[in-house]
Amino acid sequence: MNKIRKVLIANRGEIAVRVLRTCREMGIRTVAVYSEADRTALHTRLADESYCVGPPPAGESYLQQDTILKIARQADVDAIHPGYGFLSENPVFAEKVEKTGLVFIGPPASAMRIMGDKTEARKAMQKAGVPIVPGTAEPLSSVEQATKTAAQVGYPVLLKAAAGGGGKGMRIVESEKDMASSFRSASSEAQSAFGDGRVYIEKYLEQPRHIEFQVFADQHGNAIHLGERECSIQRRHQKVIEEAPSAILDPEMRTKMGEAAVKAALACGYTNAGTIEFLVDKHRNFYFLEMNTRLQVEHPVTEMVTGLDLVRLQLDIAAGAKLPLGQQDVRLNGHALECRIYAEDPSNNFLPSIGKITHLDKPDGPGVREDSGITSGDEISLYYDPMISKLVVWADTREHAIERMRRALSEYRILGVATTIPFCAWVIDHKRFRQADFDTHFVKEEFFDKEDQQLNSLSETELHAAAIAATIHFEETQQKFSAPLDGHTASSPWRQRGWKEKAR
Ligand code: MV4
Repeated sequence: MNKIRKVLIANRGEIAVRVLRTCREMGIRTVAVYSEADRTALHTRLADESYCVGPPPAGESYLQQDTILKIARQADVDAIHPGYGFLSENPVFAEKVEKTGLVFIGPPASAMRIMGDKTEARKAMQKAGVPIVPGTAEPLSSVEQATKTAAQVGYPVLLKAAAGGGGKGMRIVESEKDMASSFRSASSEAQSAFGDGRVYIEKYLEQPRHIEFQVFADQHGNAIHLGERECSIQRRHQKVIEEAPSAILDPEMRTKMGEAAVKAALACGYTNAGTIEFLVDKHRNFYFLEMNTRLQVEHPVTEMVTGLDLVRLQLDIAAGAKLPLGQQDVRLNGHALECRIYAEDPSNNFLPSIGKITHLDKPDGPGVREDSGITSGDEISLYYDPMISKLVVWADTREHAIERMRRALSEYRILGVATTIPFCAWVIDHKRFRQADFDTHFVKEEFFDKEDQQLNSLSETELHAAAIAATIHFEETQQKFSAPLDGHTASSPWRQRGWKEKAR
């Protein structure tokens, strides 16, 4: 056992605050790092000690590996928690941390390397007997080879970057005539995005749901899963709403997918927290997609239904402890939803919205948890990810969780910047969301091109009109949730600053 007494959190915003909180509960001292833009940020203030890592751009601060390691040594910490994003899935950094004699709170670099290369990951899964989407596990060396493979797999196929993930370097190929140009453009996009132009082929699944399993493995060969999260509600690969459990899984399918997820983790020598992403087709077949080798943004919904603190589990496992529970001890209770709140303007094509948060009323009350790194007076800049908060609710059933989320969203007032709160409310109110009748195309189909199913066929004006419709819907439905002050909805944040004002 490596006793962990002091931890450096190499991150900012809500996740830095989240990790700090568990450290404090465990009696572990905390060290924050902050950029010049985050001098007065919540994570900077909550930590026992805080050190400046550099100027506002992340490349000059939160991504400065050697500066962070120097601070870690100076502050005499035992371990580094990377959060998500930034250095969290960088095997070079994980190795440097260990070489410095510190504990990296995450998986070994070797597991990150396997899962970071999608073709290596597919080979490992094939070998372990985890179902993968039909296609190749080797990068394609030529257009001819791509054409031959696609004919075997059957069109439509998807060309994906070996170094990819998150949608970059992907091309749907509908028929053989498009293969040559798609192969070249996917490869050159991958080359410029990742410095690695290798691409491979998968059968294109038409209407998949994204369902991922939380796994944990200790350093003694034990691994468990903590059930699934459904993350199909996303906009351009940016998740909007997540939930646990998925409305379409039954206990039998959960057991099967969970066993596959545990096998996947063990196959790459994994330890600590990880997520196995699956695509599920309309016949309920499931396929391994990729593994995320970090604690994820949406981990709170798993915490709500399992009653576990995932950051505490991470810290204990990193210190060398055995998993404190076996698979038979994992109980899923009730239903949790998470809305991600972005400082983006839904009525202006989700343009990042910057400025000072002039007023902040956070939702609260039964079953509500708000994980955020912001306080009133904070300046939202363009330097970092626009996600400013996560609103999480728990209730006994999915229906009650939906009602609770709607209530919590109606209490949430963020003034000074535009946010995606009304967009979340629009999704929550949607009949298809309520019926759990959706797939990964939900937002594109229902928000952007309801009238015309052609992908991206709407003009800027039409997109704008759709977004305004959603905002008006929010404003109208808000009435039944907020007590009338003077006979109309005087308390709607959209009265004070909304799409009308954005026209300036
Ligand atoms: C797919 C797919 C359909 N078929 N692979 C998107 C990001 C990257 N992580 C993998 N992605 C997809 N891979 C096959 N063979 C559809 C997607 C996809 C998607 C996946 C999960 C969540 C949202 C998505 C949105 C669009 C496309």
